[in-house]
Amino acid sequence: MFVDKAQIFIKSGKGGNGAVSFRREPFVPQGGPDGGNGGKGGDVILLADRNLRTLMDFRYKRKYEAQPGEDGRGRQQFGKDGEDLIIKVPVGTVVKDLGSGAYICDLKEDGQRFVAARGGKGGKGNVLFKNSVRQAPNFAEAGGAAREKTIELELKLIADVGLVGYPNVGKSTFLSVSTSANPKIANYHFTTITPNLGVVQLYDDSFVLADIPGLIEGASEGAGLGLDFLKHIERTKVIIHVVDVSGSEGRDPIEDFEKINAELAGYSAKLAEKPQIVAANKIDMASDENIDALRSYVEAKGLRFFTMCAPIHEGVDDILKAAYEELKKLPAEEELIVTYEPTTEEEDPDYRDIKAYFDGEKYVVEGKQLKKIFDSTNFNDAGSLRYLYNYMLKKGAIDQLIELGLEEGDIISVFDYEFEYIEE
Ligand SMILES: Nc1nc2c(ncn2[C@@H]2O[C@H](COP(=O)(O)OP(=O)(O)OP(=O)(O)O)[C@@H](O)[C@H]2O)c(=O)[nH]1
Ligand SMILES: [Mg+2]
Repeated sequence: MFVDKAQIFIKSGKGGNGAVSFRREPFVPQGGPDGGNGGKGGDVILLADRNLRTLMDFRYKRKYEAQPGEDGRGRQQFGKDGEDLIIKVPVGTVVKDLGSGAYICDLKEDGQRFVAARGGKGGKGNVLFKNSVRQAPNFAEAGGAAREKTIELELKLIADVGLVGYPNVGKSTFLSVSTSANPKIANYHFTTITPNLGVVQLYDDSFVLADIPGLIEGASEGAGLGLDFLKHIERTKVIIHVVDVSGSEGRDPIEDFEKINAELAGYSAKLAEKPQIVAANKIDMASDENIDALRSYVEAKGLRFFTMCAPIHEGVDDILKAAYEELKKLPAEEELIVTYEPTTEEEDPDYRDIKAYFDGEKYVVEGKQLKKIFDSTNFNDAGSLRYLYNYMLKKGAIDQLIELGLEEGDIISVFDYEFEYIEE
């Protein structure tokens, strides 16, 4: 399993403010209220898309913001809703909220959506605050706050097929001609030191191909970074064993083949039993005798044998098809299960709790629901402020402060707002 990770910052759109406005009609000094509602802020939505395979794009762009809602206007005109921001991620992306550390979503299916940050509600215009006693409300509701968080996207890639073989036999070349991956290719050993992944598109389907660093004799006892590399191979389902059939480095191809298999078996029986396809590479430099000898040897073991010249793509497609066939023969794998409990703020057990205390200097009131109301308060507006104050009164916070010694003229602090207490 190869893990691809990215951290991004997301922010939904703030809701538009409701408007305070009154009708103006000829010969009517003060018409009725006609301030429209603000628009809803845009959501930030994650969308699973099977055309994406990695989280690479998130290395270049890390900040994502949806549009705010428009403010309402007079004549009961509503503000436009902010546009949602849709972020496409590969199928299989697991989402973690870095604030709480909890997994919040597992995007398993193509087309699955997840609202990662909901846009703020549009504020109500003053027309909605009119009632039998309040004919001319001179206040409106502010739009709901934007929500922001940093999330971690994590994609666990299961490499279906692994390229295995001695160093310098052409594994990276094979990956580069069969996928869009761009591994380093050079004529020396251990050019590849960490696995590279690519996606093979075949028959309207796809599988992940891993180019695993070359193995050497003694790898299963830890020679080189052999154990690490073998561990990667163990996670693949099908092996393409690449052999330099030209013997260009002075080794015998049949011996190469045997030695690599001995290392696989030396590491684990499970590895030795994986379906294996043999790809004899560098046929442009190989003698027919060498090719035929390896072919007979491999086929006598009941394995499928192919020849190729990777740089010019010769023989590559047949090998990919054979690997695909082997994959399809395997039983379906178990699913990765992520359990998570979505918690909305209303389900939060202490959402409605309010806390009132004296911090040695001033009186403080705090609470989660209070914060929500606070965020939608229009501080330039007496009516809106009154609503906030009445909420604290109703919740008993003001009485608690009085018990603690609150007196006329003392400062009450609510989040980043301070006001003077006036006895009624
Ligand atoms: N003549 C010839 N050269 C090839 C062929 N395939 C690969 N090569 C060359 O062999 C060298 C090694 O190729 P790589 O693809 O880097 O080999 P690798 O197996 O990934 O090597 P490591 O990462 O070191 O394990 C490069 O110079 C390639 O151009 C082939 O079919 N014919
Ligand atoms: Mg390589």
